Amino acid sequence: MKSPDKKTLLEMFATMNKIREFETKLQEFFAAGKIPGFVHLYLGEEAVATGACAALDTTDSITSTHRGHGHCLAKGGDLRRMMAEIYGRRTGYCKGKGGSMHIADFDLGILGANGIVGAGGPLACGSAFAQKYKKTDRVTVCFFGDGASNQGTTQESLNLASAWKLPLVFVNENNGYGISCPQCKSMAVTDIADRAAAYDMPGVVVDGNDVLAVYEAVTEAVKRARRGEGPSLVECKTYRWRGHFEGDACTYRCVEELNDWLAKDPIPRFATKLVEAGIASQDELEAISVGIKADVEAAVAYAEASPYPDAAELLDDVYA
Ligand SMILES: Cc1ncc(C[n+]2csc(CCOP(=O)(O)OP(=O)(O)O)c2C)c(N)n1
Repeated sequence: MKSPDKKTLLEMFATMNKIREFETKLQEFFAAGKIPGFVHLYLGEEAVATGACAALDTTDSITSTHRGHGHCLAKGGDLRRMMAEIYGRRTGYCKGKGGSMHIADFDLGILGANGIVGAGGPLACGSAFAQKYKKTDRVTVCFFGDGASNQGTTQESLNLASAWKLPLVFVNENNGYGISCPQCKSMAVTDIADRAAAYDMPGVVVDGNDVLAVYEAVTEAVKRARRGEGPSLVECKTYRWRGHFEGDACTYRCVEELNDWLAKDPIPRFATKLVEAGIASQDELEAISVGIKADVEAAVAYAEASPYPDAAELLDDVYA
């Protein structure tokens, strides 16, 4: 495969930094008691959302999970509206009433973060079916975790997507745990990608901390989907640095394991590649990181200056 151009590579670097900085700030402000509700951070998994979304056009769609900030940012989600939503402010994506797990932006093809584990598959099938029915060449990516891979909804979605040759790419983020349960205790297979064979679709395993490996595998799968050849499953092996949610004491895994994965940090790894390939100097990359930090600071200031929703709006936009 032709390697991505310089602009795409630097955009990927910026996106990974954006997710890292956004999540780092949330970690800090959640601990300071400034953020209501549950927050599940994506720290350490930045290469998956970034590589996968870089393989998509704006008109393509994604379904997300409870750990969705990275997916939304990588698909172009607005930093200020995201931060304001997580802060519970009226200027947020859901007017401050949805919080971290309910961010969506249909104009960008972000079909929604989701608190129901395994709910993304059926939504992605619906989205992909709609595009096939309308005869567009648009593709849907379904992000889902290793825990979600055991859900009936996910298996049914894999089956239906393959039977109907839907333009869908299943991107599995295998971070090794479903809350506190390690993968080895919840499934017999080592590679979730092996399950693709049961549905007669390609299944590949990639290093989920290597943004280019993710990009390349998802690009191939997207091409196949656009050609009308149906879905693929791309398993990205990665790790979440934080606990399942902020506040999780994380007693179920050892510090050595975490340290092994911290040493595989996807951002400096990618930076080294970019410098070695002559794409950018260390100073240029540093300037990108500094710019991103300023953007995230501005988003925090915007969120903190925004009003809370009015109590009179409590039942507005309630559909059920
Ligand atoms: C249908 C359903 N069952 C259980 C839960 C509780 N729950 C929330 S997150 C989670 C684990 C998800 O693990 P995984 O899919 O691997 O995603 P990760 O948190 O590792 O990103 C569970 C069981 C839920 N939200 N929805």
